[in-house]
Amino acid sequence: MGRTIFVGDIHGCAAEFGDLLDALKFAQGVDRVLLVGDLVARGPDSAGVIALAQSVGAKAVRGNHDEKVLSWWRVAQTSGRREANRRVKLSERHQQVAAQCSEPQLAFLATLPLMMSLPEHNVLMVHAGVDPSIPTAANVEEVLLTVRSIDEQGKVTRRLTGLPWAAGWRGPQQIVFGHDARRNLQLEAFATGLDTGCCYGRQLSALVLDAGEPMPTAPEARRARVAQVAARAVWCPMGSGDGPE
Ligand SMILES: [Mn+2]
Repeated sequence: MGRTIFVGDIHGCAAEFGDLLDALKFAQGVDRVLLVGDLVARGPDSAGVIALAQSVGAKAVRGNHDEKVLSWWRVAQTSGRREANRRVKLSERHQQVAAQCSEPQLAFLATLPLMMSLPEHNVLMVHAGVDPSIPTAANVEEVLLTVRSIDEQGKVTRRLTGLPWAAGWRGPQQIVFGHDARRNLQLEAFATGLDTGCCYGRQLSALVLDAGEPMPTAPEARRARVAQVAARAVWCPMGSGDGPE
């Protein structure tokens, strides 16, 4: 068995995904690639990201942008694209993803689970995070896909105000997540956030573990296992939104 390579939010940045695998000297059939979700949208080449993910045998959890496109695709599957366009309003950038990706690529997105457990690394992988006050299995989809913070009332919220949810998570599993580009690389006691805003012109990040290596608990030991490549461009201005990121 080779290494396990966790990769942050790629968001259509296919070239940078390739750059990152090259920088790590990814070994096909040996190393394992795991994506924290939001493979698509914002960047230029969502179809290219899925193609590369499939060609390297990557596994991934579903992100909120992946889910947005899927909410349209599921209707299109049963009722046709015209009816899907009527019933599910996609922003322009999500329409682009739907138009750019092939049916098998969208079907691949539809297979992505909300959570992935990797007991050999003591890791739970999820796109956005969890509510630290309840068992991980009790979290609803909305929280897993969108949470960022815990507010003054102790409730989870997708907002940036308040405590990062990851700072409130006390394990025992180490959670690897993405979704929160504004907070950049997050190294909390029991959680590692890997969304470093590649689509906004920053970096694409990976955390690399050896086969069977438990996720280090010391934040500096995790930082030492992080590799980054620079974005090739500012693909999307930050905060130019189509709703919550
Ligand atoms: Mn996200």
